[in-house]
Amino acid sequence: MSDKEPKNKPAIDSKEQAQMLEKAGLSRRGFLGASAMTGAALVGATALGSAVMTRESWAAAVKDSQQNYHVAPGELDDYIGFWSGGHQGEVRVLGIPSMRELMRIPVFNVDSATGWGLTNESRAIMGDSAKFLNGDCHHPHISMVDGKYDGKYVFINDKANTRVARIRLDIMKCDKMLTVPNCQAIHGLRLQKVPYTKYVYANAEFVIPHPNDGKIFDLQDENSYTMYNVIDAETMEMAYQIIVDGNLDNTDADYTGRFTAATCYNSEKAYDLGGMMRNERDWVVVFDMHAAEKAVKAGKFITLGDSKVPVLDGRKKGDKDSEFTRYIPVPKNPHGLNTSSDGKYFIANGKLSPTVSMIEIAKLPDLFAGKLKDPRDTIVAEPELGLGPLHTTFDGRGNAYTTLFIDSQVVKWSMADAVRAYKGEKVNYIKQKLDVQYQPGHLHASLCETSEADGKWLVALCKFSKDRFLQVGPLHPENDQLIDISGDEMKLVHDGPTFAEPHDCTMARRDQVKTKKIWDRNDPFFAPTVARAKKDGINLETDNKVIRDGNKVRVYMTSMAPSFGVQDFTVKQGSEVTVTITNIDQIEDVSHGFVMVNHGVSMEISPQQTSSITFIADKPGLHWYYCSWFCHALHMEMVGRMMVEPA
Ligand code: RUQ
Ligand code: CUA
Ligand code: CA
Repeated sequence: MSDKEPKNKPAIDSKEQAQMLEKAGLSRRGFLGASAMTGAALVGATALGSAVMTRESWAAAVKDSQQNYHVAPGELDDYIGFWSGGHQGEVRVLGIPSMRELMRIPVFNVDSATGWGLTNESRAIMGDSAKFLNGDCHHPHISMVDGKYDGKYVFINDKANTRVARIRLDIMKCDKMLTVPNCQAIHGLRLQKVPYTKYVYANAEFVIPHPNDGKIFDLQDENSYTMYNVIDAETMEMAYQIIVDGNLDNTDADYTGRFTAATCYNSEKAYDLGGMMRNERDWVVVFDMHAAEKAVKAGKFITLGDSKVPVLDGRKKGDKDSEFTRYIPVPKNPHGLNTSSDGKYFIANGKLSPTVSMIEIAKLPDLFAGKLKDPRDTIVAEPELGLGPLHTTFDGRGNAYTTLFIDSQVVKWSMADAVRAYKGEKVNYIKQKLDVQYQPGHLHASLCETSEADGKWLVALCKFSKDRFLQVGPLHPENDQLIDISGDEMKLVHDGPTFAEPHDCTMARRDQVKTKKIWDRNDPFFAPTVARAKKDGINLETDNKVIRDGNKVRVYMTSMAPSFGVQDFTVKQGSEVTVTITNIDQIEDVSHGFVMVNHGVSMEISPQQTSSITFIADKPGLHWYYCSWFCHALHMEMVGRMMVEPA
């Protein structure tokens, strides 16, 4: 035990940030200018200081819930989580509550172990975008039926190269990737919850000129805008796009299947910090997806450039709203947008305002029907929670949990009490503030984005770990903290260091995700390779053959521990060589690999899988290839030779 001071100071000086915010016209108590804050709400927020956690009370809390979260060796976790790997470009699979990392699924990155980005199968899935070696994923979400996880897919965005990808959960591999046209930087991503995930909703964050051909650079130009993107979840093709005012940050869908909402922090369409903070309020844009679909069917769309994707105009024209969008002003540079698991509210997290705005979804039909005087009549509470609210999650018991980035806290609050306070009642809607280490962004409670939110576990994804771990140089890990929320009080039970950068995570009950133990020989993942082999007259499960086709050489082999079906082959220098391997092992967990030394060639071949990789044999001489996954006592002996004759 350390006798040092408890080190639960925020990584960033919150005083400094508060001063900066004050300069922007904001302060913890002073934010009254634009939002209709009641006196009672203020009492609620200021009467309660944060319960500072010392190392001792932390240790006691851990002991207390150790029973709960300790997963003994050999035992299985209750929940399976999907973590965004941020600008590492991958998705990680974790068990909860152990927080053990179970698997990595490469998506927008190149992965040396599995050969993602190197194999023909993965490059075919990545399409044209296989030329990019980087990605930046933020928001993994699991497909649903009737507002509950169906365990079929995880969808995830790539902000860096404007892509959306899909992961098949039965094999935990990415099977589709789409580059969203006419936009830059897909950020917020959510799925249709009801009746099922027919559509993926994806926010393009940045305003760009259209056409973006170097003739317009003015963001205020009416041809400068960004778009809300609707993607068919099954085909992973664009369904349509909706032009919006301002920009787009995060999004979520409701539980009726009709509405979605997205935050906009740059209603100013500014290009710099000062400009983006100018307005006291930006907005939430609400989409009526039924009306939008109707407009597409009625042909009320345009297309842009070579793109055939239908584009609807959802901007306000003077005072006139489109049929499918409404803009609800909320303070200030809002960030997260979360649908409460009871289906009642869209909650916009204020970021530069200490408040969150609760939009009652039941009021939205009236808003679209023109029955409300003011779009803000849909707001039923705007509780003041603390500095820097970024995201909110739910326990299914009427409580919401919001991250306070600047305060380095998670605040637990009652939604019903916040609504009562907004009406003027004197109630304290804040139930607890828990220090986290440090500066949390997203947080996620078990099953919170489904109607089955069960209030067991909450993960706070802290952007800074500062002094929580052994030092590892100037670059620090982030800290994913596990919090037990099953009782009346939140209890921090685990620190989980992670590499850059899990923006967001999602978790399902372990019974909701069913995976294959070995590959199915008919799997569509490698179907194009099987078709090519067939053309070459090859039976992949039995044949070990070299096909010569001009300067193209196709080597087909099986693998079975501990040997490759082809132990050597000879090619001419300059040949384009494609090695296709079928792992005919039937035993679960016996994966092989194929590495051609000094050729940048590496791939995984799991039981009953076919994988292929293409490279140029540009160096004469003898080149060893070997199996890279330790598969057998004679794994080291699982080798072969490529003989390259000089041209
Ligand atoms: S965003 S820290 Cu990329 Cu999800 Cu909020
Ligand atoms: Cu096969 Cu190692
Ligand atoms: Ca703004």
